[in-house]
Amino acid sequence: MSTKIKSVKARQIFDSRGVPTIETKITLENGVTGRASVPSGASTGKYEAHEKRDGGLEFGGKAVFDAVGIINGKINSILCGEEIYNQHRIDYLMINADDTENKSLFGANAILSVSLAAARAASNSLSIPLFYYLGGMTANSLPSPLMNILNGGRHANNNLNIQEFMIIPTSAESFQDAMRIGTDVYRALKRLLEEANLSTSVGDEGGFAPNLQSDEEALDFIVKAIDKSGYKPFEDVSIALDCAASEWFKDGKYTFMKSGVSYTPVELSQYLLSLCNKYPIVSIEDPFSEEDFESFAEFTDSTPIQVVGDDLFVTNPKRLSDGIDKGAANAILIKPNQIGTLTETLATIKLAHQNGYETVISHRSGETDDSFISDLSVAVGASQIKAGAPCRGERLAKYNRLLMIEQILGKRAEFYSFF
Ligand code: 2PG
Ligand code: MG
Repeated sequence: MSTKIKSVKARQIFDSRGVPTIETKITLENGVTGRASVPSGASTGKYEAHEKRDGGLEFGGKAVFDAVGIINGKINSILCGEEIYNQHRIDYLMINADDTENKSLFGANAILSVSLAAARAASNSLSIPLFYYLGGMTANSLPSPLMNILNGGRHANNNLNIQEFMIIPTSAESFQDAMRIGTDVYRALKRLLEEANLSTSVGDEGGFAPNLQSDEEALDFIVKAIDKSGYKPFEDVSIALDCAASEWFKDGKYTFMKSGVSYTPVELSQYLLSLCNKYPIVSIEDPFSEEDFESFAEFTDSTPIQVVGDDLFVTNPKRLSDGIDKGAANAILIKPNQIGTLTETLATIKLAHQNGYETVISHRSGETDDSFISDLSVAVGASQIKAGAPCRGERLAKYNRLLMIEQILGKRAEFYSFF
């Protein structure tokens, strides 16, 4: 039976913040279907592809009925009859029909939901796992998880300036082992916060969101939680931060959003380096703003740690190329919805790997239960994935899918240890 596209249908669903988003289902002429839904960010980069929202009063202006209408109308008619195994052609038919620099006509949320649903339909049609369809026989490495166990910045209503305090189970030998270590530390942190009479309610990505004296106190709590659970800081469990510093940047200065303290780029760099000396920090994402390639490059040059560009690169090959030329970082965060198609996401990952950049495949703060990024991380051989704390269904969907992939791979499974 034919594996051509018979229909593309979308509907409005809701993400983990109760905000509308899109789910798309593609049906093939052979009756096989593929579904995907798309996430949404809070600390979005200025150079991300356009997320189409209806505006107006209903749903806080965030409805996606126009984007759903575009999928059910224009995109459906463009793609009907197309061969499902030609992902590149499917994606470029949409890119060319949209014909804008940032996908503002159709919306990157509309285009991406179709792009991902197409890959799912293709893998379902072959009756093979998605990671295998995307990555083939060589796809057998599980990424190290970066688990965001304390939430601050724009992701929590507390007084922490840094958006994400993540742990990396650095001594783990498999993904399952990494989950064991990560959840041990997460539970130990909860107990420590309870003992200190601090809130254990969670932020958008499942990490705790207590009010603390300072960002340093947050780091102290994490180190204590690592100790308490019987692990050695650094050796067994290290720390990664996402500063999301675009949120701090105004008029050439970095002003912490909660404490109000202001730094010049040089002072901010010194402050972050002092944190790296004091704590087992091995990775910092977006230490500077999306415009500040220069400070990024100086910082990368002055430290042996991993420096990750998120808002800086927005999964865009042109911005990544620029960053590679300037020596701006040594790793890139990969969020498919920042660029809007699977084909372009894969191109950016390839460019990163060819230039010795690590790739960290990432969720968004507003998520659904779709675990596409888990399969993607294995397919491309990404060394890391960041999918929040081991808490909240939409975060665990990603980690649990990786556990399943590890099981499917069996003896062939390998694990990317961070060190
Ligand atoms: C980030 C992400 C995901 P958001 O900054 O890396 O953690 O947050 O989706 O809000 O942009
Ligand atoms: Mg980020």
